[in-house]
Amino acid sequence: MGYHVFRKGLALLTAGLMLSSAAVYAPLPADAEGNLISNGTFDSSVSGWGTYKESGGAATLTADNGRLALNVTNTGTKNYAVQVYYDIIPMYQNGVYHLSYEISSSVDRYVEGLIQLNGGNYQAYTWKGLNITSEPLTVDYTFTMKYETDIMAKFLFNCGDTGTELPEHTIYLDNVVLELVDDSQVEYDAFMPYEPDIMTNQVGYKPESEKIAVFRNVTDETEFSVVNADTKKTVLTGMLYGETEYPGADETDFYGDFSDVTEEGTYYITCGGLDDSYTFTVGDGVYDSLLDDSVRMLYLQRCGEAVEDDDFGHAACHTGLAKVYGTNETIDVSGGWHDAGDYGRYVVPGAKSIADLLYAYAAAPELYSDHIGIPESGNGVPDVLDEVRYELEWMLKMQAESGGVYHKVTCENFPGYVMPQFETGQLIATPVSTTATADFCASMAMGYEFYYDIDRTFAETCLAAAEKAWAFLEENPDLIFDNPEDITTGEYGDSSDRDERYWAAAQMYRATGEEVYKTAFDAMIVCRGMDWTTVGDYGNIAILTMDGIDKTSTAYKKCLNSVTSQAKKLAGSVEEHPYGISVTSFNWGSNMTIANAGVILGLGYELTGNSEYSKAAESILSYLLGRNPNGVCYVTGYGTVSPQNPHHRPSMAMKQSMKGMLVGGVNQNLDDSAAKAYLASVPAAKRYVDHSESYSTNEITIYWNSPLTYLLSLTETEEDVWQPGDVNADGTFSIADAVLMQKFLLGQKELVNQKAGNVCEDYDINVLDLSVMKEMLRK
Ligand code: G3I
Ligand code: 9MR
Ligand code: ZN
Repeated sequence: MGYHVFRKGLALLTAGLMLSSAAVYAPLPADAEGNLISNGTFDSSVSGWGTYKESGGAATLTADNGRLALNVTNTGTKNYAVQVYYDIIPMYQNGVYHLSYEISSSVDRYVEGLIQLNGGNYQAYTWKGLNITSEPLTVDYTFTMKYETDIMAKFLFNCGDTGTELPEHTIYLDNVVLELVDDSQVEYDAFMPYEPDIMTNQVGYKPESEKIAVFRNVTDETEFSVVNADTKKTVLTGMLYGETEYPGADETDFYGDFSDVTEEGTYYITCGGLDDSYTFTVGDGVYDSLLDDSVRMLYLQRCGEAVEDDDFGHAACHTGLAKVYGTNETIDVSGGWHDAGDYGRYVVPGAKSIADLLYAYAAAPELYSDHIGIPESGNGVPDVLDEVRYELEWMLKMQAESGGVYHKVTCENFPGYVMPQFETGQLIATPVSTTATADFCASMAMGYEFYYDIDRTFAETCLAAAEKAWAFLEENPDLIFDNPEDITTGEYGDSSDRDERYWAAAQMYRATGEEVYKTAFDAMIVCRGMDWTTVGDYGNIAILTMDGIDKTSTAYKKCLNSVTSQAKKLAGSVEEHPYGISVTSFNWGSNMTIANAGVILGLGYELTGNSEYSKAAESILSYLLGRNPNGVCYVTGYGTVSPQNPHHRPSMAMKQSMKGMLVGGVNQNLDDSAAKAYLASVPAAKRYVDHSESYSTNEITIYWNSPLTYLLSLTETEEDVWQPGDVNADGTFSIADAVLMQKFLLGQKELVNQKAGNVCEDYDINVLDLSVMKEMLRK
């Protein structure tokens, strides 16, 4: 956030007048009013209702003359072998509910109508055993919810086995009404997550970093203090400034700049009647263990070998052969990392992780130790490289004879919430795609480069595989992946493989220096992106950070322009945003999008020396680590409040949150049932719930973690990598820089890289610098 730059002075002047219009944000429970069943009359459909069948049960569901009709052809062997249900009902403890419906059946039979916990011990909150006939029975009663609040309860009828054999028959349901009629005894607050008034990065700040806290629920406060948590002494007092409406979070925000707190220590912020902030640390090594854990998490995601860890250790998993989809061929594709909260292994997202981690390492090798606690620790190779190699070794197995690369290996469906060794279904390698093949090609080219001095044989293997993949790409213009009908695991689909090919060409050129790749790359129009669908920026990074690259070449210039123009735009968005990030709409995995922007800004800083970019990158890091509308540090095990219930099978199975994982974060689209239940009435920028069923906000992935690692690397590098005098930040010092300098001094233009303009290295930029620059040009 750059508010302080122009608003600080103003704030000091107006501080006394700042009677706030801050909206005190108190979320209301989702959908607690009116009929909780959105479709209870079945006028035209049974939408919202579904069936569950097991143990031989068989039934179909339709709307029949304005009634729900469940045609039961087999009652199965259990009372719940056939169910008709309505999901996600908010049931508040001590709430009084009124339930009514009409039910009948074409044959006389017994059914059970209940509302229950959907999982665990399936506790019934209300239950009625009913003998029904062809004459509609009206059920109408009031009950009190005695159990703990459950806003994802399930209303259902058990229509399975009754102990007597029944012929095929139809059960009819109509006029279903469920209302919360008395909520006077409901303590809504009791289950609402606490929302802090003062948000900071909960992990901490480096001494020299800009430090800005966000304040909300401000009434008449004007001043804040930073207090040393150990001595309880106030170390800084400052004024709130920058009152900003943030409709996205339905709140009014103020800011406090405490950048002047540079002494190592643990602090918190106080501000009048607001709740104190959580504590945070200022110090040089604040992110050290976070960086290590962000990498070690990948070790814990390893597949195909026994993992050793006190909490998450497990026997080797997924060691069986995989069937090549649609054939009888079986192949060994063991190894690699589990993608996410599920145990699939997918090439496309794996490649993103590899790129992030290797470039993270290249940006600041000194940060990566050989003792983060993986089996290879102490082998003389930085652990991050050992870890990435584990994924590369797996990827090598994913290459088919043709040179093309299988898109993914998973079972047909996602597994239950078990540790990985208990997912034992048939593994399936799904068809080759050109997105996977190009991503593979780029990854292997990186493998060649990064392991060349460590293990020549492995490096050569990587290059050979990359070349084979390239040859395949040349012959196969477009094989885009869609999930086959019978496979429901992650798709990682794409509409175009253009950016993947762009990245592959750049990386192949960088690895080999060969003209063919350069020619191919030069012919491609510039691409962007670093999520899994778009990877163009990895191509740009490959060129921009390539040893000995000709900075006057067209290739270099197109990449430079792409990255710096993105950085410029992103820095502007960060500056504008109430919480200092670049996104305004939040989709699945928004924390990755946010972290990726931080990476581009970090790179932008390295390329141009524009400190607005590095500040913006750090601002983004602060958002991820706690300075956000939810007041949550989105990395498990860090900060004061972090996700306790990630959608992550090992964490769910072991009933504890694995450390060092970045969750997906806010997703305004309500893409899962928990999000629908908990977040429907929550403003867009706060739609995150720490619930293990919320895979669209609270899952983790290897490729959400890796940009965090990369961002940490970039915010830790302090060396100036630009050239003195290169004020237009095009990578070289030339006459064009002197011209820009002249215009700057005349007040006509801005310098892109301020620091590079101070060639005299004195207190400011003036004519003296210009004359030195002219001298430099003469030499
Ligand atoms: O980009 C669009 C945006 O323009 C649009 O406004 C918005 C509205 O729906 O959607 C946005 O796209 C979303 C996309 O993620 C990017 O955020 C899609 O809706 C959303 O469905 C999609 O979600 C993906 C999800 O799989 C479902 O396909 C996630 O990106 C992706 O990370 C996730 O990946 C899963 C794997 O399949 C399986 N393993 C776990 C992993 C993480 O959840
Ligand atoms: O666990 C799955 C998670 O990894 C995926 O990201 C998500 C979306 O594809 O799906 C999760 O699996 C759920 C499935 O989509 C729907 N049924 C329940 C599954 C577990 O929550
Ligand atoms: Zn596994």
